[in-house]
Amino acid sequence: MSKPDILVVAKLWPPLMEALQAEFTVHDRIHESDPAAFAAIAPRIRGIQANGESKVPRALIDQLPALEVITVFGVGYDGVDVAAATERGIPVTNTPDVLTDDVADMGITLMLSIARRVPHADKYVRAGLWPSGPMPLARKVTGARLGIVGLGRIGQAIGKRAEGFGMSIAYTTRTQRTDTTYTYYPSATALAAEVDFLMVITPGGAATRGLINAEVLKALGPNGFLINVARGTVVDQPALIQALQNNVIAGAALDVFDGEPSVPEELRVLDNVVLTPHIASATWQTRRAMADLAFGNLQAHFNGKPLLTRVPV
Ligand code: NAP
Ligand code: 8YV
Repeated sequence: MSKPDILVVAKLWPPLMEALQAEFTVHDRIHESDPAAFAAIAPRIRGIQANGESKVPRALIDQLPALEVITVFGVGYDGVDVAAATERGIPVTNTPDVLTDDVADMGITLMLSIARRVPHADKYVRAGLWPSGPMPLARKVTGARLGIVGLGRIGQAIGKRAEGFGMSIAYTTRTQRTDTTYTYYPSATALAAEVDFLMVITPGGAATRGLINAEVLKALGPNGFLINVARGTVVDQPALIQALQNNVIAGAALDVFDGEPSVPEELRVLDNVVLTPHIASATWQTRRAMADLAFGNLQAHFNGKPLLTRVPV
């Protein structure tokens, strides 16, 4: 029997690509590189393999009459038009849980990095500045107040880690949780006004676009730090740049950016930021687990078995 044809819409981690190539006929980003060739094979495509940053819009889904499944290598699926897929009865899968620890670790790492100015200190030593005097003092983290925007799988894992630092923890979500003792605030602005560190870990997409806006940053205030490990779109990036330039907030540590991998020059030249290139889940161990889960979902579908991790509809 011939192998099912699948369209890969992202530059994938090579071990996942190799696994896919062994089991499927893989068309790697052909819709972008060779539209004429894509038009010829589009009627045969039965699966799409995406990642957390991929775009799978309605216009692409509409071009694929035989499409049966969309699999995301990542927990966030804000780039996939789930409504368009659902209208056609096409399930979407993602990779929850297996990356929770890494992303939570990275959220804490970024909080410590900006508070204690670890990248700045590293540069200070390398530049030979130590003999000329000590660095300016930093901000203590233990015992400080943490606000978490989005208390889902990763938000809760961040909270657990922050408890180890003796932090007082508060959060905001659209629906107040009944399974936590953390203090609830009904909005990001109300939360920001009460904390020293504001950690953003919601999904991306239209519903959260610009959730962290100028008003939230003003509430966070000149001693407050913003950490974003969610999606760049959740923060109003021009408002953040203005707030950082004018000391409206003390600093920001960002793993994700609106328009990434391009990062605005205005952000890159600032001293009160720590910037990382969307690496929160990027360890060998977690990428292996994500690849196994993404591949497992495709295999399950084409073997007529239940999907392992279908996104809610
Ligand atoms: P999850 O378990 O679904 O949690 C999402 C949380 O966000 C829930 O508590 C949800 O509560 C809350 N939320 C949703 N919309 C909100 C809004 N408008 N205002 C406030 N809270 C809101 O998801 P997860 O597994 O923790 O992952 C969260 C996100 O992290 C992913 O979707 C992805 O975008 C991001 N992520 C980034 C990386 C990276 O590499 N940087 C890696 C993995 C994940 P309510 O529904 O009650 O509002
Ligand atoms: C990955 C992510 O960077 O899971 C997510 O939502 O953003 C990250 O884990 C991504 O999916 C791999 O490209």
